[in-house]
Amino acid sequence: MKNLILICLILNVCVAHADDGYRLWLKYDLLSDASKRAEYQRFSTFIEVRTEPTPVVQTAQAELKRGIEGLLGAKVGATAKLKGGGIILQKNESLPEEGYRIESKDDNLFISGKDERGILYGCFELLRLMQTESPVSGIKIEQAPKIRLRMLNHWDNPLGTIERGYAGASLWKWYELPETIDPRYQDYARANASIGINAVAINNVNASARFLTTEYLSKVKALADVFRPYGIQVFLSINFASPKILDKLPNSDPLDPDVRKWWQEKAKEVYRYIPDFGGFLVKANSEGEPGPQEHGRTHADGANMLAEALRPFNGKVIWRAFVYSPDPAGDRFREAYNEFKPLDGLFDKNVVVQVKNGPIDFQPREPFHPLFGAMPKTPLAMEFQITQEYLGFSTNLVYLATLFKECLEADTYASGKGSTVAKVVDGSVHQYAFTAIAGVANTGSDRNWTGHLMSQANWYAYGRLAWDHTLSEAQIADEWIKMTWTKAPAAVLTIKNLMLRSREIYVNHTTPLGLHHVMGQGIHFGPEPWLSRSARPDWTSIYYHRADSAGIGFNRTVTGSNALGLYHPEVQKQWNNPETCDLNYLLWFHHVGWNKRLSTGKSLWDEFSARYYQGVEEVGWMQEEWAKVRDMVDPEMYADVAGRLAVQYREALNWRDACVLYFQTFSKKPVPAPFQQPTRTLEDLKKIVEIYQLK
Ligand code: BDP
Repeated sequence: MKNLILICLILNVCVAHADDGYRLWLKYDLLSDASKRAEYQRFSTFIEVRTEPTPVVQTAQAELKRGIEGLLGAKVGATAKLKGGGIILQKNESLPEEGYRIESKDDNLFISGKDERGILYGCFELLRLMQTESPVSGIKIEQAPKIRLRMLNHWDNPLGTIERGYAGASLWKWYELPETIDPRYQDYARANASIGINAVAINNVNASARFLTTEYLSKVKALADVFRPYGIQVFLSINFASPKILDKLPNSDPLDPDVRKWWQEKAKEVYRYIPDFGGFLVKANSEGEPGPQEHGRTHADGANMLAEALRPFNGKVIWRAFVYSPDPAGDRFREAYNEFKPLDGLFDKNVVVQVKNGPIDFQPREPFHPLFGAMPKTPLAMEFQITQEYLGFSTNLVYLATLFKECLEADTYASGKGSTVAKVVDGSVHQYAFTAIAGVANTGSDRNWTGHLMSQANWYAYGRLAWDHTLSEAQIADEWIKMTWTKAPAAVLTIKNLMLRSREIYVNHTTPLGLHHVMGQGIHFGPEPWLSRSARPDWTSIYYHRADSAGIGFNRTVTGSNALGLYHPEVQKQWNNPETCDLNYLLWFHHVGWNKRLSTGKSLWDEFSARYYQGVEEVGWMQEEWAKVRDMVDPEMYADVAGRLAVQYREALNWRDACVLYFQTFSKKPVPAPFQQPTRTLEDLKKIVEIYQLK
């Protein structure tokens, strides 16, 4: 036995030194702490299944065996030859849906699930406890998800590209499917199941009608068959004009009986391929996508037509609220609210309206979307973006749990104090009959799945928060680091600290004090605050920052667009006075004079420009901190992150110089001491951005 452990330890060291990140947080390498191994060994001699061995239960059992054998370096038996010392998987109907209990009793460890998914999640929880070397003796814990549908939304296209994907090509190899099943599909499903994700929409919301053809449905079915044993349901994004595109119907009017019939037949066909199909995700009348409004109908008419087609199969319609009609005189902030609020109560029971976390578009910092708390009769799903479209692609280190939590914990005051966005989404504020949350995936064909190794944490954290939004960003980081990088306490602390500060650092070097939407038109990782012409005014930067010789920022108070008036009066109170408004949201709601003295004691210009300089220095700080863990983590993984931090430093300098130089043309003020005026000129920066955008 000792020899076996020794061999494993040696192997483990070898493996660890050739890590490319493929195994994510599910490494299952031998635990180096012998006392912990001994503690876990006491209940790990066998796994017995005392319930129907459905495919999901078999997945749970196989995963547990694989994990324990890796972590403890000892074989796990299949049945109970002995009375104690094993793990029993069983059902317990009294638990909440998808919930589980892990309890040590009579010398055995019982993992009880309300249903098969509950058992699966319980097994992953036990593995997580072991991976993080947490105490398990005498354990009794019970968990259940707070939100029913915990989804990933993939923005993957039929030809293998990914809209806003920065980690390679699509994972789905459409041209090989359905005959060839890449083993990676299963690894992907495992990772999702381990964090409680139970649904995926596999294609882009800017949807090709192709996904509803017989050819593609057979491919989608092949993926659904791989995901099913992991408790994962498949959804499809649909193109609203499909009846017209695919079958030449004269129109796609949701009130036209032929169109309705078409969708009903299509739904039947989809369910013939995938009997547990989840439903349709819809982007309609948004950014040029077709929708019911072209036929003089509302979003509710469109959604309800699809709901009718899916109802016989218990399918759901997830209708996105990301809409903003091009009104040059309006404020994009208000558009979704204006269109959806009047429709509250008009959607069918199996419709969920999916709302982005903020009112504009996944910016580094946004106030929460004013629709949360304003639709008591319509289940609202949260949509977060895990892929870092506006947060540095896959070259910048930004731990997003901080951003997710900030939004989830914001108070809508919808039914009194404490009506947080999280409680709206989990149904407790308005008693929604169904609840859902979605994250736009950051996965791709890169070996390490997410491009930046630290972005794996964002996939992980999204799943953990979708399961339980009360978990703290620090706790999630802690467990992820221990499973992914190291358990050495000093290194865990260093990495965690860096992660927890990373989002604020990114905000500082890109869009401080509530500045937003000043990124390049084509290069969302870089600055283009001077962008003044585009196909639509609300795609420019000047629309948002409104800088002039007097000051900067978008007046959304009652003297401006009054978008602030869409919030509950208590929320308005927090933001409507520029004297007391949280500096993080200042330029979201106010046009502020360059000389205005802020609560920090500095003038707006001095604070604003200093934050860019601080942001750059802080990226330097992240590089130094990272260097400290060099000898404590895998060298290949270390080097990859170090390289990307160096890129981030260069990009942060570009942001700083572009924004400081450009806004200086309005403020006409010097860079405050001790910082130095950039050595480059605004023309230099414009050139860099131009070159970035060359085709
Ligand atoms: C924007 C993205 C665009 C998406 C859109 C959406 O730039 O690619 O299609 O969001 O969410 O942020 O529909």
